[in-house]
Amino acid sequence: MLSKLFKALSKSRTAIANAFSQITGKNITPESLDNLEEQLLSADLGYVTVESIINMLKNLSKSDFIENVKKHLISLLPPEFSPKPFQRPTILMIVGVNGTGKTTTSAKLAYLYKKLGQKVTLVAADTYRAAAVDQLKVWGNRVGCHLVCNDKTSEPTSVLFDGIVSAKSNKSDVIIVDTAGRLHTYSNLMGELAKMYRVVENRFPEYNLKSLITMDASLGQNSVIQAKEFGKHVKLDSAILTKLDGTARGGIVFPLFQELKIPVEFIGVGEELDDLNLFNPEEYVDGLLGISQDD
Ligand SMILES: Nc1nc2c(ncn2[C@@H]2O[C@H](COP(=O)(O)OP(=O)(O)OP(=O)(O)O)[C@@H](O)[C@H]2O)c(=O)[nH]1
Ligand SMILES: [Mg+2]
Repeated sequence: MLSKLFKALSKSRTAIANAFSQITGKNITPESLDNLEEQLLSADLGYVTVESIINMLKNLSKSDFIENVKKHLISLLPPEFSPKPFQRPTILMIVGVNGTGKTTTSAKLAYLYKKLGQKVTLVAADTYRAAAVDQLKVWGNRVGCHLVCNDKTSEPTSVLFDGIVSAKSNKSDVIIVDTAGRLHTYSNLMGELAKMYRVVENRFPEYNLKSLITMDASLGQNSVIQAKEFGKHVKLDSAILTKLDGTARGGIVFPLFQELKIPVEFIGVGEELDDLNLFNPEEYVDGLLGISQDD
C-alpha cells in the first residue's frame, strides 16, 4: 500500500519527476537543465536548493543519476523525526497564520501523544474567533483528553495561565495550546504571542516550552516568509507542514531548513486525527522523485 505521504506528494511529484525523467535517459543538455530548474522552483524548493541541485547535476554522469540526486536532496533536509514521550512536562504552543491548520493539528498532536501513553491537556487559547473554542471541544471529545477553555475572557494569556494550572493539578505530561491565527504583519497580535511565551517562561520555568508553527504547504514561499517573521517574536522550535495533500508546492521543507534552520517535524496529509505523518527525509524525497518505497 502506498503511504499517505507518497499520495499527498502526488501533485508536487508530477512536475518534479517529469522534469527529472527528461534528463535521466539522455545527455544532460542546457535546455533540460533549464526546464528542471523551472519545475523545481515552481514546486517551491527555493532558489538556494535548486541552484545546488543544478550545479551538482552538471558534474554528474548518467549512471546512478537518481540515487545521487536523492542523496544530495536528503543531505539538505532536517533529520528524521520520531517523537518520544516527554520526560519533563512540556508545553507545545501551536502558532501560525489564520487557517493554516493550528486547531486541527493541535488535536492530531493530542491524539499522537495520548497514543504514546502521555496525559494530554488541550488549551483553547484562541479567544478571537467565536467558534474556535467549540471547534477544539469537538476535537477534545474525539481524542478523549482534558480540555481547558474560558468563554468569559478575551485575554489569551489568562486562558493559558489557567490552562497550565489546571493541567498541573491534573498531572498532564503534555499541554497543547491552540492559539489564535494571526498575520505576521500585525505587530500587536505578534506582541501578544510574545507575551504568552514570556509568561510561561517566567511563571512556569519547570515546563519545557516548545513553539511549533503550522505552515500551509500550498502557500509555498509565502509561508517561509511567515515563519521568518514569527521567528522574530517567538523562538520557533519546529514546523508542521499542513495540507500537503492538496498542493503541488511541496518543496518548502528545503528553504525552511536551509534558510531559517527550522526543521519540519510533522506533515499534515488530511483532515482526520491520524492524518499526521512524522517527517522522514528519505520518504519525503522518494515522494518528490516518484520512487515508491513499495518497489
Ligand atoms: N487537506 C487538509 N486539510 C487540512 C489539514 N490541516 C488542516 N486542514 C483543514 O484546514 C482548515 C483550517 O484548519 P484549522 O485547524 O481550523 O486552521 P486554524 O489555523 O486553526 O485556523 P484559525 O484558527 O482560523 O486561524 C480546516 O478545514 C481543516 O480541516 C491537512 O493537513 N490537510
Ligand atoms: Mg484555529
